[in-house]
Amino acid sequence: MDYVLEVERTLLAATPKRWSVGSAVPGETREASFSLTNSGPTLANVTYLGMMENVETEVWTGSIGDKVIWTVPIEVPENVTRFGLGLSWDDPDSDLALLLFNQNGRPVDVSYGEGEAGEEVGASHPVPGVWRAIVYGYHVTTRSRQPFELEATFYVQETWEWVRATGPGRLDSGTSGRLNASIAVPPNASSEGLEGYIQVRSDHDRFTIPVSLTVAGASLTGTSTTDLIDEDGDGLYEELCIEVGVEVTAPGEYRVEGSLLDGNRSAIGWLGSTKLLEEDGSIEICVNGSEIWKSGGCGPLSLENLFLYSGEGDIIDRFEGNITILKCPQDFQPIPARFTGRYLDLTLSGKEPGEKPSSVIIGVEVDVQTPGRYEIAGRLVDEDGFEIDAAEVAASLEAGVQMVNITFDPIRFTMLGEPSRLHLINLTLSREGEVIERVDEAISTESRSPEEFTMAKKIYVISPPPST
Ligand SMILES: [Ca+2]
Repeated sequence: MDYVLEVERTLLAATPKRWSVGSAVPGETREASFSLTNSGPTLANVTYLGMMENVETEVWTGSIGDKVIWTVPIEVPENVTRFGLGLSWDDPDSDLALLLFNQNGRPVDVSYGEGEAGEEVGASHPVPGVWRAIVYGYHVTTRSRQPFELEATFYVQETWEWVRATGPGRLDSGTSGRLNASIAVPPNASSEGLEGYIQVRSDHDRFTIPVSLTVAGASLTGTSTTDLIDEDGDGLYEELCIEVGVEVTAPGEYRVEGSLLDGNRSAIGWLGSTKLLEEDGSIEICVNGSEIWKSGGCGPLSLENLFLYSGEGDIIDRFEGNITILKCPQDFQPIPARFTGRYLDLTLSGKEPGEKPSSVIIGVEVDVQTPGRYEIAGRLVDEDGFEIDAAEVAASLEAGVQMVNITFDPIRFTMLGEPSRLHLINLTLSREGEVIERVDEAISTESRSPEEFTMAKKIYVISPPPST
């Protein structure tokens, strides 16, 4: 027989069906026991082995002419469970065929489809040795030669040295036996998720029990410290930081994530932070105080669903408890001012019928918590994204909701000579040079015509907020 199709025997059943080890730390040993029930013929000379499958690939590139053959020898290694060979090329009008020959030179698989730029062949449990692939230029049209890529994928079985499994050497028909297995994670193992299996082999049959394991090089200690930061000493917190204790057995990059909830159990935010930990330590996750002020309803705050992730993104630990912060959202620093989301095109407001405006005026509504000097800046673009003008307004604003007008020069719009809607974009609200809010697209005006504007010399006014 040149190759064997793997047949999963359903007559032998394991209970439980799989071993989900969960997370284990380096140096730890876990054990499990399985009941094996043989409903089929007697199995003799039964052995038990931990196995893993590694994927190995090899790539060739070439080009081929019409009705021409290209061939390559392929070294098939030992212990391959599956061998796949994929051919791809870029021109869907070309049609190539792919043939696979075994170590005895016999054809094993062939693939020739129409209307797709790819072929696939393969074999299960291929006999090791030199196999051969042939690419045939069945129909090469648009060019004299069609370039292609050929990729071989080998699923190679290897012994999983961490796993020990023992069980009865003979399983008579209609009987049950017990399989005992242990998995010993080496002390120097790194954090990762692993998949393998225990293989039960008899003279003629193979049966597998899947094994999954996450090597957890760290765990949450369950301890944390909360830090409330009031930078300007006004009694309101700009930042909340929580340091979460992490016990480290394997150095590496780790991430802590959790959700911050308010007293009504509505989410303020999902927080996370990543840190490289060489030894036991902590990971600090911080949240901006104004975010809590803006999103939270009432106290107390609570950090829940704390998860620890490995650098590969596997969940390796979960903290069952909650971290309660006995503060209300109102204890945090309010956002000094924000856009309400209301914008008005005031270009024609206050104009007599027939009177032509000399500028585009957009009113931007701002809700101010902290009175003071603010800057509002934005760009006016046409439908093609062409910038008509950029403008900035600096104004001293009182507490409360108010409209601030931004004035744009329409001269570039009138020079373009094409009617267009005008869009206020990249709108920012700044205080002391620091942007506190940003809106990508604020308002789009009705379609404006360049003739609507006066070409007379304009007087620029930086408008103060209207007293309302
Ligand atoms: Ca403060």
